[in-house]
Amino acid sequence: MILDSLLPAAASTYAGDIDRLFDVITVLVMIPFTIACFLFFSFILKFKAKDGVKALYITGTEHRYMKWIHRAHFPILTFDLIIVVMAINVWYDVKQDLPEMESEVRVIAQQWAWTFVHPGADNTMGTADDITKVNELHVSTGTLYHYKLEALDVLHNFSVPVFRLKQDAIPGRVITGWFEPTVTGEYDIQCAEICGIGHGLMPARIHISSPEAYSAWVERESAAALARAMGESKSIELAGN
Ligand SMILES: [Cu+2]
Repeated sequence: MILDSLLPAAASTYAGDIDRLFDVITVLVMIPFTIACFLFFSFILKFKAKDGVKALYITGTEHRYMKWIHRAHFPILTFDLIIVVMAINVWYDVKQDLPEMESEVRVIAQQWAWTFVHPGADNTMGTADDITKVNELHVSTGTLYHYKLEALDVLHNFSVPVFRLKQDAIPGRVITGWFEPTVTGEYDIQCAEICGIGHGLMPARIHISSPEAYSAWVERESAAALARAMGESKSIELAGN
């Protein structure tokens, strides 16, 4: 990939498709840009002021001049068409087509923190063993996740650069999307929407583990969540008596 050195690691199944799109756009923009620069500077040198030669005033509206503008349009429009078709394909895969999920996470954005809810050992959301973490998202490689994204106050944007994933979070809506991590490691999650004065203080981390390490983490955290839930219901009972 041309832009590899400029981009962070690619850690989702669709990151490669988006990087390929970046490459295609870079190449298709570079070609006309290079030709235009070359012509611009060579014409400046070729037609510079010469002693005894009177400058011609050309309006550029005559057909024999205009045709050079039209000729340049065709390759540019073809390049645009290639970019649009490729982009729609990738967009459909990443945003429109929701593959069957194997697990899910809830992502809740607010000024200025992220809350992540993971299903516990039962892999079912909304039960007592759910694991809630602030500014820490834990996932496993090789698992297809659906995320349910919410915003509690203003617009935020859930951005995971290593996944090449960016999705607005809109108050009052629950937005579903998907990702499948491919590489283990700990990476940044950012809010990519100016969401108030603490926007820059809204970083979180994604922890991508192997399936074994992830199961061990879920087991441990899930047991702790259950114990906490039981403790809370006990104290409510006691308070009621
Ligand atoms: Cu934000």
